[in-house]
Amino acid sequence: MRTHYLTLALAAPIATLQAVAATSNGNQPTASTDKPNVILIYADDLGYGDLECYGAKNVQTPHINRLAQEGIRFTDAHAVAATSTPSRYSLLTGEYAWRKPGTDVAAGNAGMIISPGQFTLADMFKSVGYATGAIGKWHLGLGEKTGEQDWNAPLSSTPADLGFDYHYIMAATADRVPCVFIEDSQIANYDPSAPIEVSYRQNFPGEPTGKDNPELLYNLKPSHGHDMSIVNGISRIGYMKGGGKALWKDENIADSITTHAIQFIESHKDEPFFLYFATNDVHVPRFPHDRFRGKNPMGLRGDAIAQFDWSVGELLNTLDRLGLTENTLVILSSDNGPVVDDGYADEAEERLNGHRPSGPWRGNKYSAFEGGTAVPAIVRWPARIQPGKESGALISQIDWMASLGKLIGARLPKESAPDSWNRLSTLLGDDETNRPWVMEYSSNHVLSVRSGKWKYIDPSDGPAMIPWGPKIETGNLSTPQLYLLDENVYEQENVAEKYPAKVFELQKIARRVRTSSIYHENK
Ligand code: NG6
Ligand code: CA
Repeated sequence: MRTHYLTLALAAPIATLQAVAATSNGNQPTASTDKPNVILIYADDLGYGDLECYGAKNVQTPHINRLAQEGIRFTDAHAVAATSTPSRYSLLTGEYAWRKPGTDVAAGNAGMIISPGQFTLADMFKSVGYATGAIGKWHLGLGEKTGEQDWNAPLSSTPADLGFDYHYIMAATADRVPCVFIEDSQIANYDPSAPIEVSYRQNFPGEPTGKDNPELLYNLKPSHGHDMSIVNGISRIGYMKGGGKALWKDENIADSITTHAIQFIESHKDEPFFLYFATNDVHVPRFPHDRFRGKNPMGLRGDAIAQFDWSVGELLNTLDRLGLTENTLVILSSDNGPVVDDGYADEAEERLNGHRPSGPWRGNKYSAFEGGTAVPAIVRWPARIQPGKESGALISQIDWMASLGKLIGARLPKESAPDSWNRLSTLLGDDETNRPWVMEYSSNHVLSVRSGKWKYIDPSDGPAMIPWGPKIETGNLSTPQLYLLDENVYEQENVAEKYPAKVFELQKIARRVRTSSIYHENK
């Protein structure tokens, strides 16, 4: 770590000296800038335009505004994919999801998608002595084989096999069974009187479903799909039986994961820690706690944003209380772009009141258009980063593994994180250099390439609109699309015929990167 410290000191002597001075009177022996704590706050389906500090007017997000004021707010940041599982896979492994079969939106009984032999983001932190934790939404499968987990015994193949010392997670999403938390490879609050069975094929005899028993849906009804097992008066995707007192209550999910995150921070306050805090907000079913309700004109979707902001505030307050704020790097982002109606009758569409969840971008979650992957990204680290910055650099979450690896002086095994490049200086705001190109992966596997202000979308024969419910443009077109994004025009005029050389150049990148990683000297 010594060499790394020197590099950092040479790269930013003033900031480093300030950091040492700022922390030398504290009581934290670990408070030097070569081993900051790292908290990655990963929201679900939170759009570029959903936060006040990104222009939202209908909902207040004071805690996230604070985070942005004290750090850097990125305005051209991208998740790798337009849905959860492939984005999370890419973030946690540094490998593009399309290289690995089975990385589409995972069922709640999917086997673990990342193999225990892969070197993950958590392994990387662990390799240099960090305590590591994953709390919240997982959605990357558990157990060795799809559909064959015994949910009533310790599970094999869990985040514990991927470098996380501790986990408290939902297996998939809140709209997928099983509706229980898993802590250290076992169902939390396990209720032996109600053994759990899960199936994505057929219902269990005698169990009610949203389809057959709509009278039991006292909390939320589906708008499309989501009509299988009923838990807490809400029908889900998939069938489950049992659970008893281990079943979650949707209104308490934010409280529950936030409390566990605070406990994790408290128990590791004296050593460097890495916390992957993946919230359920603002994914469906949106059923936030009563105390967040009714304070914005957007109804449940707005309330879920407020609840997310509260969770962030609780973590920031914990850092303040423990004297850890100065030397904790907090990154806040989202796994994909926003969606309004995603399958429950929560009035999200009707009550937008002029709110634009994807901000200026075209398209939403699932899309090949920018709205599929353009996400908020805020980075705060008082010991090292000047407050109040804004960066327009084109960045991608694929690079966070190699960049953070550089920061903490970790050595990545040769074959690991093959697509992740070290772009630490941009992430810390030392420069505003665009990644030469950023890949985007839509829900129907279309690849797009951003390069500077250019956006290229591979041709695809898929439908122009999402076929199953939400009113979302997919971005599909049977011919190549090329857009020039400028201040006011986002993917409106397809200029592919006007600039064939540009189409060719970006198409070539898409073809190459689809089949193999491109080595980058910065790695
Ligand atoms: C879709 C679900 C949607 C959401 C999504 C995954 C239906 C009709 N729609 O299949 O509600 O769960 O999958 O979202 O079932 S993600 O953010 O986890 O990728
Ligand atoms: Ca998502």
